[in-house]
Amino acid sequence: MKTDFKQHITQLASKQNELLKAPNQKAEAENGLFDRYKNPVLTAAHVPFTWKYDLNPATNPYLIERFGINAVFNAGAIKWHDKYILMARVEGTDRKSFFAIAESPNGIDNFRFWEYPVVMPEIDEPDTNVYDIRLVRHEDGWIYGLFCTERRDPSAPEGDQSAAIAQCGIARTKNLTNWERLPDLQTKSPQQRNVVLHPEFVNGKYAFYTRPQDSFIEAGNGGGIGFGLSSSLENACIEEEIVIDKKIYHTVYEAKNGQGPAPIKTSEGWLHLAHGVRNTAAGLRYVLYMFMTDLNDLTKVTHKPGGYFLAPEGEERVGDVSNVVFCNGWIADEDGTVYIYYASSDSRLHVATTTIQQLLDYVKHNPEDRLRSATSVETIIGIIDQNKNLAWIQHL
Ligand code: M1P
Repeated sequence: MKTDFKQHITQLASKQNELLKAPNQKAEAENGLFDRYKNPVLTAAHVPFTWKYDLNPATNPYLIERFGINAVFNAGAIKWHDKYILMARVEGTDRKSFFAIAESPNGIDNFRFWEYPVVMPEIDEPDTNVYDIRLVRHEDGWIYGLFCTERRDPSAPEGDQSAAIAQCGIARTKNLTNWERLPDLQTKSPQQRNVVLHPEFVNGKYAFYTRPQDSFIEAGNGGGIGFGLSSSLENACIEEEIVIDKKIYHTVYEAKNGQGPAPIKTSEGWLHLAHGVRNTAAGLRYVLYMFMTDLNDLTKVTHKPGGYFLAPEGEERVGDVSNVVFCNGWIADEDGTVYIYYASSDSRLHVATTTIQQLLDYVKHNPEDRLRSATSVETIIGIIDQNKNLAWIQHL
């Protein structure tokens, strides 16, 4: 073996080791609601070099990267054997996404991929692309992964090689390694993305958050976060979808929206994190927003602060699909800490930390969107007037 070949591999290994063991620190505190961190938790550079290189000098004398990784983003999340687990969307330079699991001892740094990417079984109609898994520990005892499965639209003319049909793939596991694939979810909607399983039974049935959609990119007449029930998961079928959180004119979710991870149960209601999309002259802008639903009636939104909870900022604004934040995984720890794993611009994955108490305060006390400029001014005047009653602020 040539010395420079060996040297190159040693350099690759030590550079990656540095990255993997680098401690992550909170960025400057900003909003009383969550803390961002300085470094992304997963990027393409975190992917093991053994996945990319043939390390044999006889068959790869120039040490060419044989399989390129373009990005790591949109991860499902779960706490598993005291480890913080991310099941990320890893995208090759060939544009195909697949799932891979990385774990960390503390949820904010030291994420390392497992030795192999996830082998997700296919069904009779193979997936062309799979992505955006939501992991849910269901009360039936299984861990489910619901994800988007995408295939070329069979009715598209030969000249159209981008028309696709997105549907919800379903798989389950007990150990995160061996996955059993179940048939795709059936609904009346021609397209489905952002489908999420609720962790508890509702009236003895499996409950789903859905996103009925007319076409691949545009929600069209569909859209909104839907809700539906199915008596089985082995042949999941939703007969009726009710939209519980719809698109609204001139809001951050006017073009489309979608449930993020499965909601977190609190003593006061179910906390939801979702993404909202609006169109701009520079293209679509994706932000995260929150709402809370009733503990006993999951279709009833009890609280919904106006505007966004988290929007792309600084370097987060730039990437393969710029001006996007997206979240399909969060972990609520026993001590009330919440780890929000959000991706930026379809390129990399970050963490933000907060607590259940902060999130409850936010959803209950931040003003709702009253949908007009004049009502926004009224809200601000209310805040100013309340502050005027505080004698001590006169000295600021
Ligand atoms: O490119 C932004 C996001 O677009 C899609 O989300 P939605 O279905 O809500 O439009 C998904 O492809 C998602 O993976 C991606 O991050």
